[in-house]
Amino acid sequence: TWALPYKDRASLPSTPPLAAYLLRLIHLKRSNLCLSADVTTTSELLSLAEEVGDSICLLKTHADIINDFSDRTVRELRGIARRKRFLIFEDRKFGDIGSTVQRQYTSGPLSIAKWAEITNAHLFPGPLIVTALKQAAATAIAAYNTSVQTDISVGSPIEPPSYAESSSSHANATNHVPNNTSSPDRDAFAREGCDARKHSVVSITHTISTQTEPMSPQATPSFDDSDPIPNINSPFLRGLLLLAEMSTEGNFLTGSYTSSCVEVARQHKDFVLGFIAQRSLNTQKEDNFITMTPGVSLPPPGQEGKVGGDGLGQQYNSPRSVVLEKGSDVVIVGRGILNADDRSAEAERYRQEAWTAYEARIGRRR
Ligand code: UP6
Repeated sequence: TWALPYKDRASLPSTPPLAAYLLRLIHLKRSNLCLSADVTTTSELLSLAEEVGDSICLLKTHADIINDFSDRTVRELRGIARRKRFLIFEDRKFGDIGSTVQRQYTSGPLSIAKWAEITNAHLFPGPLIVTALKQAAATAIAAYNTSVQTDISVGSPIEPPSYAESSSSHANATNHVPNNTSSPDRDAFAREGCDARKHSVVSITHTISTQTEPMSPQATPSFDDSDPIPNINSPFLRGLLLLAEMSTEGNFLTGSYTSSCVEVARQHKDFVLGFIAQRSLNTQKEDNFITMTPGVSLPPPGQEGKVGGDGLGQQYNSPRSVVLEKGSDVVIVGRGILNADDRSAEAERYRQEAWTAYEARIGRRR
């Protein structure tokens, strides 16, 4: 499937809703770039999200390195994600026994399940780590569904992509006036945070109760180009990436360990949307996992060559080699963008590189 356009992969009947949503968002935003927002304060995180948000499909966090992480961090970040249309991926790299990871995922100061659509886990504790996180995600989804009926605030749903279809350049695509898919209630929630839900609950409850299916990982958002995704299809979804390979020198995530990740993912397709890996691991006809690749960097603008590593084990490849040669779907870039003087322009340069490589991959352009 990796040679198929993102849009076509989104519409395959077996594609689970969150994967379909992300593939669709990538297609609409013309961005297969994930920013790794490795910063240590809320204000840096929020400014970065503002600066780079238009160029990314996904923003990856390490919430545990943010000194002043709080409800405000989450509320404001979700507001920006909603406005700029990107999903949030907390790079937690879970790796403990099932009952512990459930608590780490849903409780404590980070309460990741409440605000990050995507998180990731190592498989070294054994396959039940996936079952444990899936159960915890289901609980979070149930809590969300209850909260909107009973006015207890929990998290927020993912927001629908609303960019108009465009075969023109990215600049043109983002200049389109977004289709009118927002509701005042949701805007208020994004602006004012959880408190706003108290005022908007009646309307949100109405929206949900008009659904034909309950909100669950099985609920399929509709993706019809001619009909922008309505609010009714903005579900609260959660998904997992398995760390099948790492970017670092001498790491042990190789061979049969990597293959086991793929086998386990195939058994949990409703929750595992893909992998952190250095190449596509889709080998069977029906595999449609999303591969996200960290360890991506470009030489500074105008310079040639390859960026090696960081002296602490990190190894870098170019977006072109990762997407075109290795078949990865999303490039994850941290310091390559964070250290630039103009982070917005640099993110756009990475987006273009990764998107051009994708177009070459699917045979649109060479
Ligand atoms: N990351 C890797 N390699 C992996 C898995 N995760 O680099 O195999 C994460 C790091 C960091 C980001 O935790 O947040 O991706 C890469 O940042 P960089 O682009 O600044 O090197």
